[in-house]
Amino acid sequence: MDQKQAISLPVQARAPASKAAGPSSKASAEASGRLKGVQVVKPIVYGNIAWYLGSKRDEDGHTHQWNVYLKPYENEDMSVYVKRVHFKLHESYAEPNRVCHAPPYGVTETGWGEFEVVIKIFFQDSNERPVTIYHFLKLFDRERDGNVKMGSDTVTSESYDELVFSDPTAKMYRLLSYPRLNAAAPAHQIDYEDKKSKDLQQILNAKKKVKQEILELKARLATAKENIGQLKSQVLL
Ligand code: SLL
Repeated sequence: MDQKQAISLPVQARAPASKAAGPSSKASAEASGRLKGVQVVKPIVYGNIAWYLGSKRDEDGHTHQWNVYLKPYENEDMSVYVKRVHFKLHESYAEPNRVCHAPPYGVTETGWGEFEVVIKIFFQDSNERPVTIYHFLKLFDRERDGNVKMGSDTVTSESYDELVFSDPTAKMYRLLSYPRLNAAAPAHQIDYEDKKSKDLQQILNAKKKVKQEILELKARLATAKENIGQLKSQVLL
């Protein structure tokens, strides 16, 4: 499975958008402990980077070192609202369950094979359901035909996604509303802003093409109808 530069969702570098609850929803919100109608979006990035060790290690057959990670898309301290992150590795690892209680959330390991890493995010408010994401750990670059490209280059596979909190609890909302850090935004393997505009352009081009094809088909249909009309009148003569 080649997930090179896999983007799981349309890229939308939205600021943590929040819709305020109207006055009428306030009473019910207080009753349930949740802010009805409020939605907060947290953009995230996850993936892995892998390095070839240069040769197959004699003692364990490992060929690569890799780091699998989860980080915020923007410059924020995720630990304000994230309690811990579980990374579940392939069961060939002696201890497949790794837990990170603080950023940077990630695991660095060595190995020989690719597999799916299960990343489970737990939130500071345990009323908020944990979110599970799946990342296919990529060690090898592949040729177009699917064959592994041999080389010592680093390989990366990264995805953008969004954590969407709907009707959060008051506590969670407070934690999600913390101001962003002044520090620079974290570095990403992909220029998502650039990707966003390129994807958008591609969509617009596709739309234009479809519109043109519809016009052409309509014209063909009109001609066909005309021909039918003419043939019919000839038959009737
Ligand atoms: C494969 N289906 O065959 C995959 C499994 C598992 C990778 C890959 C373990 C390292 C160790 C390791 O790299 N497992 O603990 O020795 O490609």
